[in-house]
Amino acid sequence: MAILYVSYQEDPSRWVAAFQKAVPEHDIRVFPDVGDVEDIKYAFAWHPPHGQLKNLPNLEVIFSLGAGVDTLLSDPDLPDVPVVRMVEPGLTTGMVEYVMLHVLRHHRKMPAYQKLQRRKKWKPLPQKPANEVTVGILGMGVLGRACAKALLQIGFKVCSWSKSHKDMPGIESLAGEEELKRFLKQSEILVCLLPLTDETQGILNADLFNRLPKGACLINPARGGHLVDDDLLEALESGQIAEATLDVFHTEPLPQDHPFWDHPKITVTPHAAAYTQPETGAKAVAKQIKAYERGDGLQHLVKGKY
Ligand code: OXD
Repeated sequence: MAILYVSYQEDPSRWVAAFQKAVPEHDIRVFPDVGDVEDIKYAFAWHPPHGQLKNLPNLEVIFSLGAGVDTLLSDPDLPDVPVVRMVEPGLTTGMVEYVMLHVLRHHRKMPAYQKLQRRKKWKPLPQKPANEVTVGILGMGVLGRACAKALLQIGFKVCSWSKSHKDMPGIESLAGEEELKRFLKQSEILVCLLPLTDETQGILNADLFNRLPKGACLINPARGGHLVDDDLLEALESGQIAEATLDVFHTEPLPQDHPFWDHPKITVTPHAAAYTQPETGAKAVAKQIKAYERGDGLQHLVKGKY
């Protein structure tokens, strides 16, 4: 049986080599060179063209190449098989690095110092220690938990909001609509790591911004669909939000005429917060395939009952 790699965004050669090493018993095919469609038992996909996976009659599991699965689940013809999100150490480390970098950048006032430098101004700014600053993390999946742990280690106060309460030492875990208000009230730096679902679409909106402490910062490496762009622009204008770092957008690449590009209070990165690493990513998928074939089930499932 074979694994089909479907992604137009990366050079497949490192992935093919990594899979050949991790699961030598499976043939690796690269879309669109599928060969005999009957051979494909697993798909490993990132932004697959809608309607393509349904042409694989023996497909049993779809593995997402990325942490998010929204681009898979939005396929109206997605085959009714389990879908597994990517969890692997390379991706997690990348997200921790990104979140730490931007939390610290906002906390240590780097955008303000960069402006001062351009004006050749020597002006030390007031600075609170990390243990007087609360970072709020929306979404406590694998990535949220790893970021929370790293932020705690360097001394920030961390609170989290997720679907259900999480038991993590040192973190105030809040859940549900009522507790969202309490969570927002204390989040001076807000990091969104939620999955994009019908419930979380547009969650980063004016109402939410108005519940944050005045002058809060926003970091969104989750999905563009979480954010109401115009509401952010207004919140930046009023000072309710001081600065934002955005890695993801409604349309990617971000259109040339989008106001985020040259907004003085917005940092734009090109959906580059964290990458799945071929070696560790293929190993993670191989481990899942082996467990599945032994009958031990799949982890990190988003859809399906296996
Ligand atoms: C994602 C990823 O899901 O980069 O966006 O993994």
